[in-house]
Amino acid sequence: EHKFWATQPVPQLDEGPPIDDGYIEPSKPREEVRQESYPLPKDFEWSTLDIDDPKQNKEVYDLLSLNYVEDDEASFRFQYSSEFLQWALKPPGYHKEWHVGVRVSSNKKLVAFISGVPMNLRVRGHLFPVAEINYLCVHKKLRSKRLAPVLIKEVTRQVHLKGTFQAIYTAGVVIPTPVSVCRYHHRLMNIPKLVDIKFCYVPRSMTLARMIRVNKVPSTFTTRGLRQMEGKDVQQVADLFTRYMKRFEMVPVFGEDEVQHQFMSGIGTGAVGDGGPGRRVGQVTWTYVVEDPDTHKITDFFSFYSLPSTVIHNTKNPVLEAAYLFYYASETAFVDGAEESGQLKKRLESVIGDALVVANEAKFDVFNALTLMDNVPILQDLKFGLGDGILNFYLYNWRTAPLAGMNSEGGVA
Ligand code: YNC
Ligand code: MG
Repeated sequence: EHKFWATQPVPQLDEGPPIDDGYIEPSKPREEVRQESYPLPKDFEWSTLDIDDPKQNKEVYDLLSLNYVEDDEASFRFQYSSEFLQWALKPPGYHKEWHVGVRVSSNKKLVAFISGVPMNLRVRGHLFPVAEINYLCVHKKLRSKRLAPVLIKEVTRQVHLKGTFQAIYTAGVVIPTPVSVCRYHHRLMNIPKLVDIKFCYVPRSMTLARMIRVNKVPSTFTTRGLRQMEGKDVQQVADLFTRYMKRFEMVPVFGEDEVQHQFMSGIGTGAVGDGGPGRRVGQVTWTYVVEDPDTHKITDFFSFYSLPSTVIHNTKNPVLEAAYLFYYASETAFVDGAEESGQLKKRLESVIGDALVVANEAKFDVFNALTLMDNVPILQDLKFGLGDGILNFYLYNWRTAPLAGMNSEGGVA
């Protein structure tokens, strides 16, 4: 069935839940890790990509924008920007060797890519370093030739060479074996455009005018004290984030440098000029904090990122501007009984509702969120609708029972 995945240290589809959490195969000393790169079919060669070099960054951008993930109907394809790739591939402590490309030997054309970035992950009671693997892509003309397993083995080798033996990754496809499954939800904002590009339809029971009215996003904030995050907030945001994430079973653990990187990309980097209303040029992430007017303490924050998609068959509207909910936190979670009384839900609706205001002002067409963290209870009141996309979460070389409640029925992870 899964010729490649059957050989890998991942839980197989037929095995039951484990008794104990832990690795599947032990770590190795560096000298026992394979020292030579895996062989490629003839006419191809390995190439480490330097994402800081505008020419190489553009090569990855071009490969992904023409060959990366599409929806099931092949109507939309992710269009990660150069700035996004720069941000995503270069967190603190990144390794250039984990940015693995394959080129055609004769003309050096980039035809495949896979990447890893380091982070610390907590899964239930265990904290360990992982590689977050992403952007696995093989040119459309080279599909179904078993190139993907070679890319995966080579990035695994590079990760092992740096002393890391676990990984996390997500995919729309089901392979052995998801640790959690999430569903995409969409908050429609720019209705006329979304209808034009067939992202959604006007239901038979509705008119376009009524659909626009129903989905109108407020133009003012409901949360008092909301403002853009600044450099001076990093310490408090890091502390609030760390405490809030204890609510969940599988979370990244960020130091202050990582909080700065994840939430402040392009802020305070001198990036100025006009990226259109509510945007800096090339802006990737938006992060807002709530500062208590009396104590000046940061009580909440939210963050979202920009990930446009190419609209495959539409020349009038060739790009879908999508915002994706990223991390958030609220001090309300630590108020006794706040969850049971609905006070936390109410607070998150106010805070994430304001994220919609910011995204709408910045001219995003749609705001996407997954069924994870504390999202599920607030999605309906914020007028998100269930999409058809699914995202499976995977761990490499780590066993743990499936994470409860990250599906559409569940509450929190
Ligand atoms: C996938 N997405 O099952 P079996 S997500 C993992 N993730 O193996 P071939 C995948 N494995 O079943 P193609 C996969 N998609 O026989 C397919 N596979 O055991 C498996 N699409 O290889 C598949 N990007 O080369 C099968 O297939 C084997 O030519 C078949 O290439 C696949 O980034 C692909 O969706 C996805 O570019 C490259 O279709 C290609 O079809 C493509 O014959 C569009 O491969 C873009 C796309 C995937 C986005 C992502 C996460 C990737 C995670 C990879 C696994 C990492 C493991 C951890 C490594 C570090 C460990 C440490 C320590
Ligand atoms: Mg292939």
